Amino acid sequence: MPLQVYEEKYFRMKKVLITGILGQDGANMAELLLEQGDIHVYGMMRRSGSPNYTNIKQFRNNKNFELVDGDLSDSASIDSLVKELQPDYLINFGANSFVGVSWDVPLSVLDVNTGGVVRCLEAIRKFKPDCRFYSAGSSEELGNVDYSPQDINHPIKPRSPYGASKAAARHMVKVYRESYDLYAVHSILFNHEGTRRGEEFVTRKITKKVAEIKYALDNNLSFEPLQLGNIDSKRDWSDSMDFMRGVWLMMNQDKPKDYVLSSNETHSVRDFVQRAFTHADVPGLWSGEGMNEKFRVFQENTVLAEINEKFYRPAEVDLLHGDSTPAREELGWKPEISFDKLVESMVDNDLAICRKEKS
Ligand code: NAP
Ligand code: F7E
Repeated sequence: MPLQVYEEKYFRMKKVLITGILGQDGANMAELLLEQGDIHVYGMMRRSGSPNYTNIKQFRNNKNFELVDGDLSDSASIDSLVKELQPDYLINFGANSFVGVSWDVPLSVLDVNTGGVVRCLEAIRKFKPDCRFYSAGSSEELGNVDYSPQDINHPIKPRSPYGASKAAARHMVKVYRESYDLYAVHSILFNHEGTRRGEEFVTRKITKKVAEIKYALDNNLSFEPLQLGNIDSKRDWSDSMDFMRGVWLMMNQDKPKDYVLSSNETHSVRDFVQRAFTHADVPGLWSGEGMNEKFRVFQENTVLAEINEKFYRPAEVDLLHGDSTPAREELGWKPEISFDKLVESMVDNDLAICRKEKS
């Protein structure tokens, strides 16, 4: 038998369709799977005038990677991708994912984040019922929490249109799993970050500005301070790559089951700011109260960060602190990157980008 025919007969590469490929998690998941060598990744992006390919530049030309067009708000596009590609896995990372903006476009958030999940489930049900489906749930579904740390049984009490859209998606995944016997998982992901993080999220906003300020101070240039909303807000921050390993484990069990992924630690935005500036060798201190609180260079008057009302949300989730014990015990998953390492890698990455841009 010719080798090619033999390979096709006995060794078929797994096909994974990932939505949200240009975002943080989509790109990280693709990179992780492509490293395995036996997986063909289809990365779904929506057509736009000026797509940003930065997050996929490391593997865009990999022979096992292909970009495909599709939109989660358009069932025809999802149907035809599932029908034509016949994926073994559909990992849905596409979403309107910025909580802060979800009050401005609530119906679009619901359409993409909940409707998009139903469109994927429907396409799988109709055209590839053995395709395994992953839905990226969120700790934002938990909202004003009843207890800490929060586990998978915590009541669903969203505080934003985004949180509500993910909670609804969670119910739909359960309904489809039970009604049609699909391998469908909706896990609760606590915040996860990294060098591919969008610049509107608070961690990347901080590390990018820290890098700019560090460059300005080193070169005697003027700068505007970092402006933030609620710095008392606490989040359970992890590294996205750690979570992608956990997601892949969840997708490869005997039976589908929803898990929490989290670091099991919580830190305030205020703390993140302090650590990021300290790592860039610009140590500072918070002082003052309420809207007048400022982060100043240690023993100097120079303001590095201040509060701006405009970054407050109509309703805040004050505290998130996950409990991922079942994922650790049953999947054998555990995060490898600590909070300190996460902050350091994001600051180092933005310092390098800033130096390159200015040179
Ligand atoms: P992200 O960086 O914002 O990526 C989301 C991607 O979805 C973007 O590339 C975006 O495309 C795409 N998208 C938006 N609307 C779409 C549509 N109508 N059709 C197809 N694609 C669309 O988000 P992420 O941080 O990677 O998060 C991945 C998933 O995990 C999301 O579902 C998010 O809600 C969920 N999640 C994230 C976290 C976290 O901390 N990162 C925590 C819990 C859950 P464009 O590039 O064209 O805008
Ligand atoms: O805000 C506070 C803000 O926008 C974190 C998404 O990936 O994780 C993410 O949602 C906290 C909030 O993320 C600013 O009020 C203060 O309390 O980085 P964020 P998020 O809202 O937690 C969840 C789990 C997801 O599912 C989402 O997709 O920081 N904060 N000042 C600020 N936040 C922003 N963005 N900008 C500020 O200036």
